Parts: sequence; structure tokens; C-alpha cells
Amino acid sequence: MPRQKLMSCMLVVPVLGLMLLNIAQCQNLSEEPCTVQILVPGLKGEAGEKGEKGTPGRPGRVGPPGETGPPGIKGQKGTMGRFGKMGPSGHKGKIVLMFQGKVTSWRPRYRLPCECAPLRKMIGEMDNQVSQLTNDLKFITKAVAGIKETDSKVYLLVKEEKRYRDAETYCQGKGGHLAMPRDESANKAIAGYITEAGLSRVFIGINDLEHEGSFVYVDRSPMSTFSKWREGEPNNAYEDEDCVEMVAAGEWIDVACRLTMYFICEFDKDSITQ
Ligand SMILES: [Ca+2]
Ligand SMILES: [Ca+2]
Repeated sequence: MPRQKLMSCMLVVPVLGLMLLNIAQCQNLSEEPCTVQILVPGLKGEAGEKGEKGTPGRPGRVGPPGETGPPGIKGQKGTMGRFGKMGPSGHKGKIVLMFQGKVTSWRPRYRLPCECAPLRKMIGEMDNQVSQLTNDLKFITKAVAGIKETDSKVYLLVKEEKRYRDAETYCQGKGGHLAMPRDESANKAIAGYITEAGLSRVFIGINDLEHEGSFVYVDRSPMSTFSKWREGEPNNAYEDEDCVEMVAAGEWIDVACRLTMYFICEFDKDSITQ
């Protein structure tokens, strides 16, 4: 059978009517029987049982970015970061000083330490002045806290245990002397001071350091008519008693100068008020 006839006879049609028409055409075109293959879909079968769940599919493509949401609550402050690099050096400065209200300034010509020497000296002197003022303030505080006075004298009880000579040095440093009672009134004032302080004895400014048995006041003025020795004193015990203490009753006793005890300084009122 020629190839074109075979192709036309091999025509496949889906419906039965058309198939019959083609068969007839084939018989008309040729007397040879025509072989026709017909594929007809069968009837739909019954639904099968539900299969098992398949494996998860692959992740889909990334979707487009969503819209920006509303602002949330501010988070906590984070930890401090590392230190940054050191910055460049600054410009050379100038020193400004003030002398009695005038401002003076200059730039260092050579090395700074050489220029600072006068300043260090000045600062050192100021430190000394501050130290002196601090000591004076302490003294004044003590004086105001507990001072005794008569018409012409001011007495100050110093609660620091010192030897006789050191005690006198201390009083002189403040512009006075160890207390020198020259009459009954002054002696009573000093004795009352000792009693009120709850003490039993203090150094006063009387001694026989230069001539044994010849007592004078610490400013070397002679003792005149007034004295207040306890009975049996002065006795220069052990030949070692050249200084004098006053006890709470107001009596005087010669004692060793190397003893340490509290003492009372005396100041002239005139020297204080000036
Ligand atoms: Ca003596
Ligand atoms: Ca004695």
C-alpha cells in the first residue's frame, strides 16, 4: 500500500461517528481493506482509597518585604563600646597668673620646669601660711571653748602633757607665758579652772632653776609678797625639784621639771585686744 494511503487510513478519530466515516472513505479510495486502530477511553472507575501523606515539598521562593509595622517600645541601653584611638595633640597653651588683681600671662620660651620653679616656691610659702593659720585657728577654738580671765589676764588650760620647759615654749609661741599667779584673786581663778576641768595638777610659771631655793616667775620677775606653798613645800625632794605645779586646792608644790602634765598659759589682755 502506498505510504500516503497508509497515513490517511491510520487517521485516528476520537468519536465513533467519525471513525465510520473514515472507514467508508478508505473503502472508497482503495479496494484494499483498511486497518484502523481505535483508542477509546473507558468508563471512569470508582474512587480509590486515600493514599498515605506524602513527604514535605521544597521551600517556596522568598516573598516580597512586608510593610513597616508600628513603632515598638524602646530597648535598654547597650554596653559601652571600646575606647577609640587617641586624638591628635592640642595647641601649646599659655600660663595665666594673677598678682594682686592684675592678670599676667606669658608663653614658656624653653622648658616648662624652669618656669615653674618660682611658682613652686610661692605655693610652698602659701602652704606654710595655711598651716600657720590652721594652728592659730585650733588655738583660738580652744581658747573660746574654755578660757578664764581676770581684770588684766586671760588664762588658757592646755590639755597636752608637756615637760615644764616645753610647756613654757608653747605658751611663748602664743604670745604669753605659763601662768604666774601674783595675788590671791589670780590664784583663785587658776585653781577654779583646774577644778572645773576635773584635773588634780598643772604646771604654773614658777621655778628655782637658776638658784636653788630662790623661786622666781618664769619671766624672771621676782616673787614679792604673795605665795601659796602647801605645808612642807617647797622641799626640793631628791634635790631634783626646780619646777612648780598647782593642785586643785590652789596650793603650790615644787616638782621635777622632767615630769609631763597639762599646763595653763597666761596672756595680758592688752596684748590680746590690740
Ligand atoms: Ca629646787
Ligand atoms: Ca616638793
